[in-house]
Amino acid sequence: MKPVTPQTEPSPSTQLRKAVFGGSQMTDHELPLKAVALRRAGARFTMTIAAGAAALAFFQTPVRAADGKPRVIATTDGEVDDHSSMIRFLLYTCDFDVVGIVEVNSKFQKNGHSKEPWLEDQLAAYEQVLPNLRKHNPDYPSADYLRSVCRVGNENIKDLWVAPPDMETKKTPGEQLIIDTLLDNDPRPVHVLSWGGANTTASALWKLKAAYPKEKFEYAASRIRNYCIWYQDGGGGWIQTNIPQAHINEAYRWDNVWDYESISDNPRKEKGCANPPEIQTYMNYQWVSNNMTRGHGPLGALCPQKYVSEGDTPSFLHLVNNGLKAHEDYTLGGWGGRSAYDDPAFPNHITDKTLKDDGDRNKMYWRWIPAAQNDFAARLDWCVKEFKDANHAPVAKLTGNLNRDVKAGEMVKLEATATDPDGNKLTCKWWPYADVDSATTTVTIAKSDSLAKASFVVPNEPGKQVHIILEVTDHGTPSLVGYQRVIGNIK
Ligand SMILES: [Ca+2]
Ligand SMILES: [Ca+2]
Ligand SMILES: [Ca+2]
Repeated sequence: MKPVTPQTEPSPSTQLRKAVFGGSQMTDHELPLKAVALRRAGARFTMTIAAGAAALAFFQTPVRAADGKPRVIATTDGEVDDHSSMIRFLLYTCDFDVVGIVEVNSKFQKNGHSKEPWLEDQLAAYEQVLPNLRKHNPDYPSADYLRSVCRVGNENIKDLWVAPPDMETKKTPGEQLIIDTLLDNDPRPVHVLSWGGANTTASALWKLKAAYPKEKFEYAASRIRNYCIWYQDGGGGWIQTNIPQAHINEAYRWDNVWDYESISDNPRKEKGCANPPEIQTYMNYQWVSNNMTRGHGPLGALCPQKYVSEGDTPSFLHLVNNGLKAHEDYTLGGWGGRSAYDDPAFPNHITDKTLKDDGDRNKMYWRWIPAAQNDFAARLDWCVKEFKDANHAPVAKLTGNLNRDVKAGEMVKLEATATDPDGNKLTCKWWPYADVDSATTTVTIAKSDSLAKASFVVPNEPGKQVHIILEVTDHGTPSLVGYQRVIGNIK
C-alpha cells in the first residue's frame, strides 16, 4: 500500500501517466517533478466589505472557506464535451482536492482519447493562467501537481461489456490510482466521477475485493462516491450489483439540459431541448463567446464547442464550495441535480430517473443554472482580470445549527450573516426546498427576504424533515450566489 501523498506537497518523483509524445499508453514513466509547494497557508485573502442598504453584517471575510474540501478523481472518455467540462473542472480545482484524472473509454468513445494531447494542452493553458487565478484564490494547485495525478485507465474496446475478472486488460495505472486512494488513510470520502464508462472503477473495486483482507476491502468500498453520467459501459451496473457497499449515483436528468441539447438551435435539435429560453440564454453562442472563448485567456479559448454543452459537468457541481454542501449527500440536491434511493435491493444506489422538482423532471437543474453559469463566468474572468476588476461570491453563514430539531407547530426563526469579498450590495432569499424534504406540507417563510428576521411555522408532521435554502446574491458582475441549507427534523 502506498503512503498517503499530501495534497499540498507532490512527491518529488511521481509516476506519470503515459508517453504523451510517443511510446505505449500503458507504460509508466518515472519523471522528476518540481516539488512545488502550494501557497495555502497564510495567504488567505481578506477584505473589509461595505454592505449595501440591507441589514447585513460587516465582517473581515475570506474568499470562500476551504476547510474540508471534497476529494475527487475524474474519469473521462475524452469526448469533445468532456474537453469543455475539463476546462470548467480545472477552474474549480481550488474548491476540491484533485486526487486523480483518469482517461478511460465508453460505449460512445470506444477507444478513448488518451493518445491525443487534449488534456496536456489544457494543463499547459491552465499553467499560463494560474498566476492570475491565484490572485483570486491561492488554493489553485500547480499544473505539475495535476500532471502528477493523471493516469490512463482501461480503454480496451473488448472490455466495454466484460465484467471483472474476465477483462482482457488486467491492470492499468488508472485502476491502481483508484485502489491506492480508496485504501489510504485520509478520512474523507472519494468522489469518483464517471464522465465515460466505469469499467476502470469496477476493476479497481473487484481487485480490492479479491486481493485484500475483508476489512480493507470494506473500508475502501465504503468510501467511494461514484457519480455516473449514465452507465456508459458495463461497469456501473456491475458495481451496483456486485459491490453494494459502494455509493453509486446513476444520473440521467442532465440529458437535454447540460449536454448537446442544451440549446434549441443546435445541430442535434431533433433530440429536443428541454431548457426554457431564459435558461438557454446562459448556454448559447453569445454566452460562450462573451464569457469564455473571447478575451478570457488561453484556457477558455480552448473550448471546442460553440455553446455550453457539458453532459459530464453535473458530476462535479456538487463539489463546488458554494455553501450547499451537496457533496456530503447527493440526495440533498444542489447544482449537480439530485437523486434518491430507489430500490432496497441496492441500499447505496441512488438515481434521478423518476424524480421531479416542481412537477418537472428537469427543474432539479434549471433552478441552479443561472447561478452556476454566472459563477463559471467569474472564474473565467479570474483568468485575466485583477482582483478588484472581477467578482467573487458572497459567503453566507447561518446562525445556529444547519441540522436542528424543531417542534411541530413551533415558529422557527431563521437568521444568518453574509459577507462579500468585493463589498457588493447583497440581497437574500429563503425558500423551502419542498421537493427534497420529506414533509408533505410546503412551509411558508415570513420575511423571506430578510437575512435576520425570517421565520416559518413547523408543519405538524413529526418524524419528517423540512429543508430550507438561503440564497445570498451579490450585485456584482456577474451576479454571484452563496448558500446555506437548514434541515429541520420535526419532533
Ligand atoms: Ca464523456
Ligand atoms: Ca462579490
Ligand atoms: Ca416535501
